[in-house]
Amino acid sequence: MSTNDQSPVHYDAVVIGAGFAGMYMLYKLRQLGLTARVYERGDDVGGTWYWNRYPGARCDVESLEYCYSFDPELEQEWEWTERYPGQPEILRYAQHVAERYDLYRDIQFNTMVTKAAFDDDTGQWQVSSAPAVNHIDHNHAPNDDDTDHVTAQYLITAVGCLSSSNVPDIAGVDTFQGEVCHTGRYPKEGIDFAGKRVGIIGTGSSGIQAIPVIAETADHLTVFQRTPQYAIPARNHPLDPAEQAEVKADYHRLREQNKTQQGALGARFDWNEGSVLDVEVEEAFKEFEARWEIGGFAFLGAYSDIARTPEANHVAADFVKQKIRETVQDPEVADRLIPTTYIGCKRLVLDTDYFKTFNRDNVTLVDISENVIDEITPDGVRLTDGTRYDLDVIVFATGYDAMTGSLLRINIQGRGGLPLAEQWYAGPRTYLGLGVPDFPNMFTITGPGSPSVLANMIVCIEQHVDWIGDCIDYMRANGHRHIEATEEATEAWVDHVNLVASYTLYPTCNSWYLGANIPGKTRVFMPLPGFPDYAEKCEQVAAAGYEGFALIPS
Ligand code: N01
Repeated sequence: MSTNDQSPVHYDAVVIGAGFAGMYMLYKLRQLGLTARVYERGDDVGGTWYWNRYPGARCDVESLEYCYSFDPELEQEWEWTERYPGQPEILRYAQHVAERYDLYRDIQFNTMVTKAAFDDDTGQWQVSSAPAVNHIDHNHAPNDDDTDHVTAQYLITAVGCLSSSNVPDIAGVDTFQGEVCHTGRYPKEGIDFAGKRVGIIGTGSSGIQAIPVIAETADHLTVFQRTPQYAIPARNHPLDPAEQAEVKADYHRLREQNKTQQGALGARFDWNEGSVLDVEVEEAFKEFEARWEIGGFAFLGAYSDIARTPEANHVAADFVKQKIRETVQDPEVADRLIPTTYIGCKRLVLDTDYFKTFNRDNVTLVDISENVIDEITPDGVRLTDGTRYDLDVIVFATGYDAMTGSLLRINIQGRGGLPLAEQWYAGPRTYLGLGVPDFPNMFTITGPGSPSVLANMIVCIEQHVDWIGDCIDYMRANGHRHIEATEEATEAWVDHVNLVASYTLYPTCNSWYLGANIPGKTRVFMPLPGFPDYAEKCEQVAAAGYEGFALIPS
C-alpha cells in the first residue's frame, strides 16, 4: 500500500521481521483485536531459516522442542521427520504456520524498514520502509525514492539475533571473479560446488555444518580457520514415530519441564547436578563417552560445573581434544583443530562428521590466525606471507553482528530524535531485553539483556510475545497510552546481566555474545544466562503493574 501522496496509513502496531517472532506476534496482536503490519526483507516467512539455506544447515535444538507451543492442535498435527530439523523442514513449518493462521495477508515482503521515529507531538511511531536491497552483507543503504510511510502506536522489533551478516572488510572482495556468498544470505537457487575449488572462511556453527557437505561435491575445499572450535556430534537421525507419539501424548509436560531448564530445552536429558571435580578423570571420561554417543547438548549436562569452573571445564575440554586427536589422521592438522579456549564459552557446535572431513584428500585446513587473509584477488585469496589459493567459489561463514546489528542498521529514533545507536553507544541497554528508555511503546523481542540465544529461541520468543501481548492488553484496559522503561530499572538490569554472566565462563573468550567478532563493537556481554529466573522476573514485573516501566495515561 503506497502512501506517498496521502496521509500515512495508521496501524496499532508495526512489527519488523516475519521470522518465528514476527509471525507469533502478528497472531497475538490479531487475537487482541489490533491492526498490524509486518515488514519482512525476504520474500517469505521464516527469518533465519529463510536466509540460512547453506548446505548442511540444521538447527541444534531438537525438532520436538524447536516449535511453537501456543496451539495444541498445531503441536499435534505437525510431524517432524528428524531428531534435529534441517533448514528446508523448518522453513516448511514456518510456511505451514503462516498459511494455517492466515498470516500472509498482513505481511509485506521484500521490504526493509529504513527508519522508525517516535513523534513527540502525536505520540506515535512514524515508520518508513523501502524495497529490500539484496546484497550479501545486506547492510547497504536502500534507495530513498520508493520510501513508504505509515504510523503506529507500537513498534515491535522481531529482527532476530543473528540476522545482520558479517562480511569481513577484506581488500579486493569485489574483484573476485568467481561466486561469493555468505551462509546467512545463501542464494535461493543454491550453488553447484561440483568440480570447483571452494574456499570457506570461518569455522563457527555455520562453517562446521557446511564444510562436510561441501567437501562431498567440491573438487577441492580450502578451510580458512582463524579460531578452532569445539564440536560435539549431533547424532541426527530419522525421528522414531513412537518417540514422537510419546512426546505428543503429554506435550504440555515436556514444555513445562523445558521452562525449568537453564536453556529452556533438553528436559529429556539427564542433567547431572554433581561436580566433575568430585570424580576420577576415568569416571568422568566414561560419562562423557556415553553422552558423546547420545549426541547434542546432553554432553554439557554431564556435570553442573563445566560452564562455571575453569578446572571442571578443562576436564570436559580434554575429552573433546582427545576425540579430535583420535579422529584426525594427520597429527599436525589435529593440532591446528584443537581449541585453546574454554569449551562452551563460544556457542558449542553440534556437528556431523566435521573433524573426519579433514582426513579427505580434497580438504585443506589453512590457519589464518596469524598469517591472515591479506587480499581477495580476482582468482582467489592471498595471505600475508604471499601464499595464494586459487578459488572458484568463496563462502563466508563469518557470522553476524549479533543481537544489536539488525536493530542498529535501522535508523530507530526515540524521544527528541534520539538515535538508538546513541542510546547504545556503550553497548545495548535494555530493561528485561524488552524495553529501552526514551523509546516509548517499543518492544524488542528477544532483545539484548534477555536469554535469547543462550536458550531455546522458540521458547524465548513465545515468552516475550505473550508478555508483550499481556502488557498491551493491560495498557488498554487501564487507559495507558505509553509504556517506557525507566533509566533506573535499565541501569540495574544491565548490571544484573553483567553480574550473572560473570558467574560463568562465557565472558572469557572473543565470542559474538560479547560483540568481540565485530571490529570496533563495544564489548558487552549481551544475552542473559538462565531462562527460568528470567521468566519469573518478567512475571513479577507484570504482576507488580509493570514495575520498572513508566506508564503514561491517555
Ligand atoms: O558465526 P560465528 P556462525 N577473518 O560467529 C570467523 C547460530 N547458528 O554463523 O572465532 C577470518 O560463530 C570466526 O573466527 P573467530 C549459533 O548460535 C546455529 O558460524 O571470530 N575469519 C568464526 O570462525 C552460532 O553460534 C546453527 O576467530 C573470520 C566464524 O568466522 C551463530 O549462529 C547453525 C573473520 C564465524 O563464526 C553464529 O554462527 C548456524 C575474519 N575477518 C548458526 N570474521 C545451528 O542451529 C569472522 N571469522 C546448528
